[in-house]
Amino acid sequence: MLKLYYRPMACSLAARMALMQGGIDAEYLPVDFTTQTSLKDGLSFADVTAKKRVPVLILPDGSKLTENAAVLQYIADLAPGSGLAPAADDPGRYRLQEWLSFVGTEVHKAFLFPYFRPETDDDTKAILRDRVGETVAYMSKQIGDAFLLDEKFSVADAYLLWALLLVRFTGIELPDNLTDFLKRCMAIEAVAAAVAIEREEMQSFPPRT
Ligand SMILES: N[C@@H](CCC(=O)N[C@@H](CS)C(=O)NCC(=O)O)C(=O)O
Repeated sequence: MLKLYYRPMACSLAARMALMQGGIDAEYLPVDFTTQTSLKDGLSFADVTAKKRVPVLILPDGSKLTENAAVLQYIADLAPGSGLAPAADDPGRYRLQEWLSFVGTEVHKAFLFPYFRPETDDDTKAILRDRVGETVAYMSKQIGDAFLLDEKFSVADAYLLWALLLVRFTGIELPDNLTDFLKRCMAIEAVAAAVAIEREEMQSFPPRT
């Protein structure tokens, strides 16, 4: 069985959404970033991954896959026909990678990652908020009436949904069509269930210090 190292409501939530939407069984292992410990198997997080970042997906042969873009596409390919990703030889696959890369670099790493670091002060947060405005405006122009690629929820939508759920906690008001996109994603049963599991777990999870 696959194993996913994650932290509740961190970017690894996109992998959980994909696993659940694809109907793929996995064991979920929470990581406490403060103590740098994997809570279920007691491993030091540095021993799980030298990158010390979630998601980490343990594949059936015991090897480790990291990086959201790779992990999400791996999961999607386990569920062909689910709509989680266009097939590898479909030109739409490049569109998927384009979005995964955009969300990963422009929203996640350029904005959310520094914003939620405990050492980031309020002045820096204000600068980050200012800077991400154009990115939010760009996404708002791109979003249509369905999902990023077509009528089906893909792993790019999963990554963007996670990002938007967190953006809402930064004081940025989302344009209406991004809020509608968020609602469309949350109307998918497996996606809503994945988010609900991690929201619930967050209530009693050790805070990040
Ligand atoms: N390049 C990695 C970055 C993943 C990443 O930044 N994960 C965050 C959670 S959203 C993390 O593990 N943070 C650990 C920490 O803040 O100590 C990817 O795209 O998967």
